[in-house]
Amino acid sequence: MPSPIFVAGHRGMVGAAVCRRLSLEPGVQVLTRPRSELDLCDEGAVARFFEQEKPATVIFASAKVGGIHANKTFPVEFLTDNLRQELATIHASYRNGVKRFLFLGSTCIYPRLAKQPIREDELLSSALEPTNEAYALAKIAGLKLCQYFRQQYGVLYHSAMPTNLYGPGDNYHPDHSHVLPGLIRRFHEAKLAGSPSVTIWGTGRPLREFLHVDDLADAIIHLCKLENPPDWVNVGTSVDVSILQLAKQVAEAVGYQGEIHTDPSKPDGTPRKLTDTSLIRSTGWAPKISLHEGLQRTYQDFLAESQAGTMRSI
Ligand code: GFB
Repeated sequence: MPSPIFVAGHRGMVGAAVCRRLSLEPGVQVLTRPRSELDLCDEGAVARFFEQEKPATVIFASAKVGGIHANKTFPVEFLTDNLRQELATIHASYRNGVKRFLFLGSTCIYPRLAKQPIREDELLSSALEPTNEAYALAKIAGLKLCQYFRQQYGVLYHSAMPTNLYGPGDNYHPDHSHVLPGLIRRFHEAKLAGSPSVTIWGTGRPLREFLHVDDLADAIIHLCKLENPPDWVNVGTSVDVSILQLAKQVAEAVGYQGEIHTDPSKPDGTPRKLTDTSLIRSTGWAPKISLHEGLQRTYQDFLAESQAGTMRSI
């Protein structure tokens, strides 16, 4: 991995995990910029940053992200913010001689009714899930742009598509977060308040696969070391649970003993998105953190972050 390595989005959950993982790599120089100093949507500022700093590798972990409610409510921002960041960063990378670029997306790029488990070649085979279509379109554009640069100009720009992520530094906003952090917070607060029941959104029947962000960071570094990585590759555990099962596991990790109710008036989103991870496994990578272990760790991280006043809720 040629250094310096620019980690875009280093204060987000994924970028921070990538920086922690890179600190274990000998001799690697990591470049970061907070948003207050470099707005990745600002094409001119991004171009100047690349001209001055000349990173050799870019790990693109910056994105406007959110759970099902945020995605559904703010499609304009999810499409435009993500497209602008991607276009500015990928173009500046090419113009400034970046030879390796790792773009991060999400498995919501695959069709709503993709064949399960989802292989990489399901991309663009049918319609997207409407609740996250805007985000998925932006991520498909980024993935394809990297593929086209590689094909047309011979640079090693490639992508990783992780399943639903969780871990330290997650966003715990009650409405805008993803399901796992959302439920950790709701069950924790219900435990403190002695509430007899907790209501989860939707029917509880959708199936989701969860990957601890430290496993993703490890996969990213692994992919960045491959001589001939796939254009895009799924990163996950290939194990899924229903949202109701997840809620029960979160309640157990948090120590909440009340009842769990569902609210079918809230959207379920895609019924299932289980990844086929045989491609990344064939390159010698596998996840290490089970959902059970990851939940215990993440609840401890949540408690530490709330105590330190660093818990994100945006
Ligand atoms: O994690 P989540 O927001 O996003 O929701 P997606 C997953 C499932 O959990 C849905 C249910 O069926 C929700 O209805 N759910 C139950 C809840 N209770 C809650 C809750 O308190 N909060 C939340 N957020 N959900 C996202 C996409 O889809 O996945 C993004 O919108 C991204 O674009 C991300 O790809 C990984 O898994 O449905």
